[in-house]
Amino acid sequence: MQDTVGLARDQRAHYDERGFVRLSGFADPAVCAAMLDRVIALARAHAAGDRGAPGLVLPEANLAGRAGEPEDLVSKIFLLHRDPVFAAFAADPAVTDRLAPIIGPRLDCFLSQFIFKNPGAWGQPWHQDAWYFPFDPPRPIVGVWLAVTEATLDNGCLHVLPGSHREPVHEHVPDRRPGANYGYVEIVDHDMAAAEPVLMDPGDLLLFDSHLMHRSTDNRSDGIRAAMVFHYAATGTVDRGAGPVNDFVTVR
Ligand SMILES: O=C(O)CCC(=O)C(=O)O
Repeated sequence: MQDTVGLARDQRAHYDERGFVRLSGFADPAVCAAMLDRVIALARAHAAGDRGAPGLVLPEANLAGRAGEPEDLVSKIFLLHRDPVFAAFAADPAVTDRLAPIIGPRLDCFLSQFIFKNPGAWGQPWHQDAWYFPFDPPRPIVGVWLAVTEATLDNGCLHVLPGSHREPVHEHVPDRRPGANYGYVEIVDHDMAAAEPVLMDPGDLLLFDSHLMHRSTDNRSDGIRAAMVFHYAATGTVDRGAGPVNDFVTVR
């Protein structure tokens, strides 16, 4: 991991002006490999009926009924940030010290999800994460998206709309595709023509504001596009919706 405290001046300016910043080569490939190994073990444990296994597993709707190992059919595993592999990353000062100048000195990680994005999996349509977070105070909230594998145009990388973090939270309607994944919603009242893809290598990290409009596309490749995503808010933030996948853990 990089060892600089806080974001460099140009990184912070990019974040403030465009709503996101990519930190190349942030995590060691061994960290990504350990995360992937752990979620495969958890997917198999849940499939075997181990109700004590950490995490909340969501199936990939676009792969329903297909043959494969349990992990081949999973969309996401939530609630991972108390599990040691993920807890270590979530509370690593290399992460939290970069967030503190944006959010404040005391931080909670309240959401974690491993996104498998197996071949054939749906992308997640245009949305703002803040729509999912009825919090007081409502912001700042920062998403931290770690590329566990490479993210390409073919395998379903993120796309962002630079500057859209200045927008209020727009109306979101249910994902209009028949059989869409649970919880997927989309913005249909905004022009996304200025969007940019975010191509990433394993170990790259994207920090993004909860109002930033973003999406990911379907995985049309033969390989997995995996990512581990954490969200952070100031300690003391109240979750007025008490979302079932939110779990506030103080990390700084
Ligand atoms: O990684 C993806 O496919 C979508 C992730 C996303 O939209 C999010 O974390 O808010």
